Amino acid sequence: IQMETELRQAILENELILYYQPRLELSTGNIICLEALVRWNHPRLGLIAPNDFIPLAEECGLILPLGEWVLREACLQKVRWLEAGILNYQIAVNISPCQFQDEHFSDKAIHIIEKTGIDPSYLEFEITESSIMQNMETTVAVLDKLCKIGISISIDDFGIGYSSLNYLKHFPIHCLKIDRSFVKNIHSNKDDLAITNAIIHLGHALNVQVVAEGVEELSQLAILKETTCTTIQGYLLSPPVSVFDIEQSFNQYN
Ligand code: G
Ligand code: G
Ligand code: MN
Ligand code: NA
Repeated sequence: IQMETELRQAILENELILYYQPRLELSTGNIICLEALVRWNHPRLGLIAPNDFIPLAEECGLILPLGEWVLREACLQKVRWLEAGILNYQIAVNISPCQFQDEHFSDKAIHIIEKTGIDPSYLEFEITESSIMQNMETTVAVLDKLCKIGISISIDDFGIGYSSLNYLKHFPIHCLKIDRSFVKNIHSNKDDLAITNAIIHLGHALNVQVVAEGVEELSQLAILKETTCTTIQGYLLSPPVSVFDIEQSFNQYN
């Protein structure tokens, strides 16, 4: 309960901050996207990882104001980078299932986009399979609405949800993010390699981008290059880093 009160306060008092993790396109070696990942800069406890407060936020409903804060801050940051002429990449924002199922989700998102003045084609929403399987009809309507204004949609943690592949036919999806549990042992486990390969080929056939998540080692990267995977994300390239650090380390490549 105390943590809930503190988190509510944290959202209002700007104690949350966004870190960013780059996504690399293998064919060009260019960074093409930054994924926004929230942290809580707690006045007493220091930096708290999202795994330690997102589940609580989802339980107590604070995920809605928290998610709005994240989207607004990511949009404002993108606008600042555009004005500064740096880090000209897409911005990916994680949308939790509770947020996606909120009936006002798309209206709230569009409101934030208009207020911040961001061009929505710079935005990607990362949603999970469980988000979209709840109610297929509303999902189609919401995704079509977002897609129409130029937002891209990616499926996060692809391959570990309990869902059919049927939805890929009906929904406007731009990217599949292969869950890092498959990528982890890609260099030593034939089954993981087979599954990763299958997802990559599915992506090519559906004409959607495929991102391998959690790439930590050169041996994984070498295999991913052979598999015709198009993009990667992971500690090998960079962990999620602060705005200061990303401006320092990646601006030179822009
Ligand atoms: O950044 P890190 O790897 O510690 O994130 C851990 C988990 O928290 C991941 O599953 C990630 O998707 C989730 N997460 C991080 N930032 C956000 C956010 O802004 N919104 C939501 N809904 N989840 C987030
Ligand atoms: O669920 P989602 O894909 O949004 O989770 C993003 C989380 O994955 C972030 O918390 C980030 O810190 C973590 N992450 C990013 N790259 C790697 C990696 O190479 N290895 C591991 N173990 N975690 C990673
Ligand atoms: Mn993600
Ligand atoms: Na993921």
